[in-house]
Amino acid sequence: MNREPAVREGARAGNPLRVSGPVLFGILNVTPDSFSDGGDFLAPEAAARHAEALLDEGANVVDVGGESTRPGSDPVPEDEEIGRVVPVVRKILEARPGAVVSVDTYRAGTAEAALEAGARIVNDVTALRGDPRMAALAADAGCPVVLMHMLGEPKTMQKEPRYDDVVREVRDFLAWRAEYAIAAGVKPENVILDPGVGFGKTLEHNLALLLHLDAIVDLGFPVLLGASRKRFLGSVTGADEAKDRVFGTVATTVLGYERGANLFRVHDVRANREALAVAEAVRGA
Ligand code: HH2
Repeated sequence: MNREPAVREGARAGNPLRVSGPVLFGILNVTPDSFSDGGDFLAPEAAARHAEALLDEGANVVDVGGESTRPGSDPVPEDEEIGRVVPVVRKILEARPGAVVSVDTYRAGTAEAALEAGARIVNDVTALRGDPRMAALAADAGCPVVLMHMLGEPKTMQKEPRYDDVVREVRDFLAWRAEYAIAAGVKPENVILDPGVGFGKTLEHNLALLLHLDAIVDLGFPVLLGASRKRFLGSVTGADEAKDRVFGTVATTVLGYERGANLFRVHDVRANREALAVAEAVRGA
């Protein structure tokens, strides 16, 4: 399956996400320690080959990250993150000039370098709180920005996360960050919200957010779901290995789509693309 025409259509229209139907971000972690694919794509050539495979399977976007944010992970210095991400962005665009690349970072320096290399979306897991320069950079770049909810920080976020009402608190946080981004000059049509599955959340919190995802969709911005291969799926299905959590991931994609999410950040593009094709066909029947 080749989705290139939809991507080119989006590129011509200016907004890289203006494609019809649900949008898949294929995950490309250029890290030694990511929870499910750490070390697999450290060499730029291997990373670019994987990006091409993600695009051929139906990804609309390749989301490139140079620092793991898995629970317990440590930050890497900015120059190291840039050194991992930028050569990969360049290699992907050499191989596929029409591809839409997103950079998964909360550092303005990394985002800036990746945008200069041709990335067109910023995916910030701190929702513009991690670096005081990020909001202005995103506003100036005029690019879509993903604002994600996280309680605490990766090193400690899974140590007894607590909420009075997780859905209300995540929704209020995202509304606040959207307002902040827009006040800093990000165009409202460039704001994408993400409940941050697994970021400072227990199994019950993750399930409640999926059940009530429509409360976040109701804020009026596109919603991205990033549940792919995450640990809570293993808690439900018993799949201990991250790579064995594809079927659980697909369930979250279809449930999320039904509740109004339109963007999905996934490792296993073909499985999620086919599930979404069926969900779309049913919706259109
Ligand atoms: N999850 C991860 C990383 N970035 N970005 C968004 N917007 N939403 C997410 O849910 C999200 C994200 C963590 O997953 P992964 O990249 O697979 O692993 P790691 O952080 O270990 O590299």
